[in-house]
Amino acid sequence: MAVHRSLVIFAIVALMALAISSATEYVVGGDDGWKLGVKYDDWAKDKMFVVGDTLVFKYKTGSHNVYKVTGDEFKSCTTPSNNSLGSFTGNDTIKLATAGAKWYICGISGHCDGGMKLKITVLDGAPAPAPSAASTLFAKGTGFHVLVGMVLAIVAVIMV
Ligand SMILES: [Cu+2]
Repeated sequence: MAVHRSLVIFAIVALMALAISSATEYVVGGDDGWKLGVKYDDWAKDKMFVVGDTLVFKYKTGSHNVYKVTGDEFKSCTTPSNNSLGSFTGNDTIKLATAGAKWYICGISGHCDGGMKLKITVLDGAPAPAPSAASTLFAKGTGFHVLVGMVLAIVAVIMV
C-alpha cells in the first residue's frame, strides 16, 4: 500500500514539475501554417498565449515572411523597414517574451491585406523560476525537469 501511494505521489509531483516548466509551442495556423487563405483570427481565438510560449511561423521559404509590427502597422498593413525578427527561414520561431498585444504580418506585397496577419494577446504566465546554479549546469534540457520531479517525489515520500 505504501508503495502504491509513493507511486501516485511521484506521478503527481513529476506532472506538476513538467506543467510548471513546459512552455507551449504554437505552430501558427496549425497544419495550414503561414500562408494566404487562412483565418488567423479563428486560429488564435481559442488559444491562451502566455509569456514563455513560442510561435512558429511555417511557410515555403521565399514565398512569405514574418514581421512583428505595431498595432497601427497591423491595421494599415505597413511593412516596417527593418526586420526585428532576424532572417526568414520558413520556420521562424518567436519567443513571447513579454505580456500584451502582439501583431505579426507577412511583408510580401498584398499578403497582409490578403489575410496574412495575426494578432494575439500574451498573458503573464506563472513566474519563471529564478535561474540557479543547478539549472545552469543542466541547461534547458527536459532531463533537468525530470530530475527535479524525482527529487521532489523522493522528498514527498520521505515526508509521508
Ligand atoms: Cu505572405
